[in-house]
Amino acid sequence: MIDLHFTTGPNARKVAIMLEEVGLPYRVINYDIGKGDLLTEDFRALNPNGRVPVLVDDDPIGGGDTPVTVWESAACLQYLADKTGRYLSTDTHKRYATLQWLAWQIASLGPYHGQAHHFTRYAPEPIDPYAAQRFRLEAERLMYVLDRQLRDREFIIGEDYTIADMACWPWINLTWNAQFDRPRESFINLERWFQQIKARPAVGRVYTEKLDEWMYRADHVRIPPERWTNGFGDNFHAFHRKD
Ligand SMILES: N[C@@H](CCC(=O)N[C@@H](CS)C(=O)NCC(=O)O)C(=O)O
Repeated sequence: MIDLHFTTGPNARKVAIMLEEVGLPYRVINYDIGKGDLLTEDFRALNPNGRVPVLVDDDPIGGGDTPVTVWESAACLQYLADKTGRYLSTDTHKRYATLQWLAWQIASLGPYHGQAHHFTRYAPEPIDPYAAQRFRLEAERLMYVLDRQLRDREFIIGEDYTIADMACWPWINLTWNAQFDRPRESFINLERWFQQIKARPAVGRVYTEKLDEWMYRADHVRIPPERWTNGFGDNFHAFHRKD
């Protein structure tokens, strides 16, 4: 059995999508970030970076009795691809095309969209207009990069659906309507790809209608102080500073 340490954000959903696609049995352990669920020594022992997802597999690749723990969503995706032999080709060209777009998602798409999302949805007033614009424009630029890549490809690397698609899709899903001046129609190829993946049964099982409604909201959210402190504020930083 695989344990998936999870929260409703895009990073843990990538791994849930892969688990659904390959049909491996798994158990979801849900954390409420605002309640401070991640700010515990038990969780820090699982992931020194204190974030989800984390995957624990008691039937590790290569065998043995010691469960393997993997954190960082890209590493989790690659682990599951290695375990199942699916969605990451052994062909050199396809493999490294997949891994480079996976790295691009982790290094660029996720962080910039995350910050753009933070400034649009959560940042307390007064919001620094330069910072908000900087993150929004870079997030938008990355959408154009992906749109151009999909111009003559069905999926990100070509005809194969891979863990790179699974990594990017939840971020596009989160930010489609949220913080861009450009209308969705500006990204025709991205929209076609987005709808195609959205229609996959595995993705449908990870995203319920109720969560989609929440995801597509574009308005500013005032996070109550007792949740802010655990997610972004004093409790969060105090926990990560202490030994
Ligand atoms: N690069 C990491 C990012 C993980 C991440 O930021 N996860 C968010 C949820 S989507 C989280 O755990 N936030 C909790 C926190 O920052 O305390 C990955 O891809 O796994």
